[in-house]
Amino acid sequence: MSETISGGHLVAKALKAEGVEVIYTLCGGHIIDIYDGCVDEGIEVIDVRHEQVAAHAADGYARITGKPGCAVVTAGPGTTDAVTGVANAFRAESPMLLIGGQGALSQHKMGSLQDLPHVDMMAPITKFAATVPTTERVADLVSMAFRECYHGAPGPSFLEIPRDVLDAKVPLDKARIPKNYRASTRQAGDPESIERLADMLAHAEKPAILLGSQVQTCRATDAAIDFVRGLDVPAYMNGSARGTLPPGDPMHFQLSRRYAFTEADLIIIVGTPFDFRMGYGKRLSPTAKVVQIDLDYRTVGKNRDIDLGIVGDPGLILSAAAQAAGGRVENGAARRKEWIEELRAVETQAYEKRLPRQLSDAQPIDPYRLVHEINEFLTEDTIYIGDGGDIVTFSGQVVQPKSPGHWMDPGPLGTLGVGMAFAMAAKKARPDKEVLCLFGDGAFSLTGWDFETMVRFDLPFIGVIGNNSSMNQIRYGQAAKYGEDRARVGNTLGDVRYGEFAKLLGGHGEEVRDPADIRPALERARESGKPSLINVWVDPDVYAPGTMNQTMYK
Ligand SMILES: Cc1ncc(C[n+]2csc(CCOP(=O)(O)OP(=O)(O)O)c2C)c(N)n1
Ligand SMILES: [Mg+2]
Repeated sequence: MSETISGGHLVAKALKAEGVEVIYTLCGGHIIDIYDGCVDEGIEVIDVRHEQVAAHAADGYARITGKPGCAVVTAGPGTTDAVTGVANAFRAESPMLLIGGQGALSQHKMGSLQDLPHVDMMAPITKFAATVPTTERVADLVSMAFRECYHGAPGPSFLEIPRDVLDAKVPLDKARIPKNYRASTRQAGDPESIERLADMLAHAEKPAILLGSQVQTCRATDAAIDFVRGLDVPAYMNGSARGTLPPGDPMHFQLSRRYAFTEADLIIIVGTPFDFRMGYGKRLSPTAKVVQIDLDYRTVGKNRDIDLGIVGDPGLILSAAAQAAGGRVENGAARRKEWIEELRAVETQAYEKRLPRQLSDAQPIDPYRLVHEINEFLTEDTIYIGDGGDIVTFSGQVVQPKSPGHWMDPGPLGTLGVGMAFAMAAKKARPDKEVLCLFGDGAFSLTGWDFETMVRFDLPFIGVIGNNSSMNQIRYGQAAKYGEDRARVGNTLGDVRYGEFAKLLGGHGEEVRDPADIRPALERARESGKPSLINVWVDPDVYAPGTMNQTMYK
């Protein structure tokens, strides 16, 4: 008799072929054969407390490793619980595969336990969503789903595997198990457009570049650094591209972005859309020449006209443009000294204006002081994660990661609850790194039980909660719109001592009310070698300027 193999074991073989080392999961009868396959293939199974966390962890794992992440969840509520994680990865352009269980094909539409139309539900938020029709094709479809993650800008795929398809055994020689099925999808960009960009650079006196998340997705740090340093182009960074240039680099700018984009004569937008974070492109000078470089042709020129669009890999395009401009007698760099000094002066002024707040001794603690202390505490090897509302908006202004790939935020879906999962993925993928996550108390509560998973899998990290006993970012908008006396509806949380919660679950925990205690508490968390929560009581009546300027309620 020929050797046979089950669907779950075929999944594991396909995951192994893709280089997946760990799956994030919450168990269910529909999917247990995948676990058994993972045991054979040496793939680690990390079981979490909520499927949202499993999906966010797969997203986070992809961001940190540059390989696709994988989450495995059961049919019905297991899959619906994971929807938020998939949706977040979709908006953040993060490659991951969610595998969901499904009732047996033999009971299709008969009302089996946990039966739902998963593929229909997932189709609008994935790049590929399908049902695996036969056991022989399990590994084939897994490889197909991974390949689809890399079409254009990356993103998530979804596969449901009916229970009888997963559990059945088929002759090994009848099952396709792809091993070499992927090609590089990097595109170099139209050479003519690259020449035009080089021309524009040569003529620009006041250029500025925004390095967006795709710079990190494409691991284009070196190309971006060569470009901005070689051509003297002031650089701003957003999302996961923060840290592409280290703080203190002559081309690293952060606080003068609005000024730069109003005064510049050439603005180069790399790997980030003209979405709400960019005022849909309206905040750029109407007289500046605007160049947009993106992996996705659909993003280029969306919401705002551009002077030049280049579709392709940001790293390849920036390298080619730097080379083309470098070959010219006059690349424009020498002319830009004054412009750089002008921006540096704006930057310094903004920093000095804010500094007293960052050093404030006020009690309750000024959130600026908390994020200042965190920024001072970060090392070159600390991965920083932000998960919250107002408190994370404060941190966006002050916290500067010291190395590329060391900043994680949900991305444009603005999903609260990513923090614990991202910490889990980051520490698993890079045990050599320190992981620090700043939570809002509201955000923490969504997925905080997975602190227990961090303890169970011995994944030490430094959790900091900016606790204002409120959903403050929303409260601000309510106060502005309905007045202070009606501002406390639906946004007030209890005064929870989250440090005690950490201890209850086997971690390290502390409460901090005096700003002078923040740094020593952070040090103790670092030294504890445990998952930790430092619960910092911040002033609930202080809001971030970013929150106050949001247009949602105006
Ligand atoms: C999953 C999810 N639910 C709701 C929201 C809307 N929301 C945005 S900010 C915010 C308040 C967050 O409170 P917290 O994490 O405590 O941060 P704070 O604003 O208080 O600093 C809420 C509820 C969201 N972005 N994501
Ligand atoms: Mg809060």
